[in-house]
Amino acid sequence: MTSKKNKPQVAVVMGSDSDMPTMLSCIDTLKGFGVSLTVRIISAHRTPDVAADFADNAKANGIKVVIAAAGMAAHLAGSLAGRTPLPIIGVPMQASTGPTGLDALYSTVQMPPGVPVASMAIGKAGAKNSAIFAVQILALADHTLADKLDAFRKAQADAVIKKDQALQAKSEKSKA
Ligand code: AIR
Repeated sequence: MTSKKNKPQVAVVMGSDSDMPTMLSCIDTLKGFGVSLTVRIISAHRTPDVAADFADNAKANGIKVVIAAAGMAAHLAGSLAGRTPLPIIGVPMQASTGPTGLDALYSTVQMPPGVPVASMAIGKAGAKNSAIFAVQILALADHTLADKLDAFRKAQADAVIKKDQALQAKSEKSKA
């Protein structure tokens, strides 16, 4: 699945279609920033040849950042990182069985020195942050995206301030 007609800048890769519900927040966030993306289901264990082929050609295909999500023994991000110089953002998925995503977190984050993966948090928070982190990388060379990022941060802060103001007003009212 590739969004927009222009060449995808970000590849969102996940180990299984069962990761899709969690990764939708990543995909939606990237789309919200207007980033062109491609979404793939590639398993480091079930389709290792496809994973290798993807990693070997990602840079030549114009991809700038790869987001790799997997659960359980989550070797997708690490195995891609070993084959491409592109920055890899790993998102540990919480599988339906096992130690609540800690398996995937350790598998993603504990890379040997020399082959880094930028690991996000487990699950939905990590999925959303992976998109924002990818945008932050792209924004270094894209002023329009940098402006969108500033606007996003401001809107986020404003929303929290508004909630706090509502809370303060409510507690003042209950004191009266
Ligand atoms: N997975 C798939 N191939 C290798 C790994 N580590 C992960 C998927 C998913 C979990 O295994 O990323 O989070 C369970 O996959 P499934 O397809 O059985 O639901």
